[in-house]
Amino acid sequence: MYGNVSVIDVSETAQILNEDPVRLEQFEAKIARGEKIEPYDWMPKEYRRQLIRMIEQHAHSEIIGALPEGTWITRAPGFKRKMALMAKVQDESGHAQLLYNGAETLGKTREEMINDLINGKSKYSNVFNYPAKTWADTAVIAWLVDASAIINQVLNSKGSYGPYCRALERICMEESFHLRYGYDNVTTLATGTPVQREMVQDALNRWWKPIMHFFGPPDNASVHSEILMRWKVKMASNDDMRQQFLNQYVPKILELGLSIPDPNLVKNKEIGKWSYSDPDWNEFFEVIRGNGPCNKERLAVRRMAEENGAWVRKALHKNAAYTVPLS
Ligand code: BYC
Repeated sequence: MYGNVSVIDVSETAQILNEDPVRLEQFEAKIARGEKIEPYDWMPKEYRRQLIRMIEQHAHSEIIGALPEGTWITRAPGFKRKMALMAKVQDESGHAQLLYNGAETLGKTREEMINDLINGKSKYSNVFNYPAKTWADTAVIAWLVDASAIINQVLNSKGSYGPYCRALERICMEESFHLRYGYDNVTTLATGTPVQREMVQDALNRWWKPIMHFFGPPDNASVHSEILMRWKVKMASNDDMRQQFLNQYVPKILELGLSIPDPNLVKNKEIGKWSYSDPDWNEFFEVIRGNGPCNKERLAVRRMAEENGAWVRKALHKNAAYTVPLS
């Protein structure tokens, strides 16, 4: 189903999407052969719209995502951890840069994207609307949020849109460092004093639900998955990515002596799937609608950054007008 419309074969899809069936068939055949779609290639309007939505949301998530951890730079325990956190936050901003460039290749300008973010029109990842209350929160974010992001990004880097895939490949390399950094911080706390152990357990208890939400609503409530998977923008469903996360990280969390705040989390060995408590999908939808604990604060910071940086952009544009072409 796509929305409430079933997209079964090419001619039916072409009719629904108001596209030329021959071009659509060629486009889909190219994707089926594993070739990349590049910005100058023909693509259905819906493919372009969906990619802009997803890449833009991803880019916003990177700059907003830098904020919860960023608030801990001045309070990081020790010089080395401060340096590492600064580098991580800087990397996240660089990821946003790569992704905004990717979305721009599809025809939406950076200015339009930033305006849609600060006016609350565009979404960004649910997780970043929760506060990082203690240093242990930054450790859990860097380990488990980055781990979740890597699962999503490694899969989607094998997708169909060239510029997005190439950006994801580069991002994943840097995220692997973040993951190691986060794991090191969690391990230090989990093997430290009783107070440190309690602090990291408390952070995990608070972040578990947002992390379960991170992969998106359950498959039967996902609006965009079918068309995105058909066009290989999304390479796994939301539930499959969540299962992959549980498979890889539940054993590692338990190995550290930490507990997971879900009494119903259990793996059915026969089918190889985890079952878990309903992670309160109402809360997820409220958060992505703008009503999470930190949504207003996060957008206010971005708005302030936009206003404070206006003079720089103005100066750059003014100088660009004086630039003489080289040939
Ligand atoms: N948060 O049909 P569905 C990072 C929305 S940053 C908010 O399943 P789709 C990091 C969805 O947009 C990496 N909204 O959607 C940075 C749709 O609403 P609209 C972040 C969500 O697109 C700094 C509706 O729910 N990664 O790692 O098929 C520091 C229906 O959902 C979320 C990305 O952004 C969510 N979690 O699948 C540390 C990955 N989930 O647009 C770390 C890129 C769903 O119809 N995005 N919604 O109004 C994706 O891969 C896909 O968009 C998703 C959702 C898998 C998230």
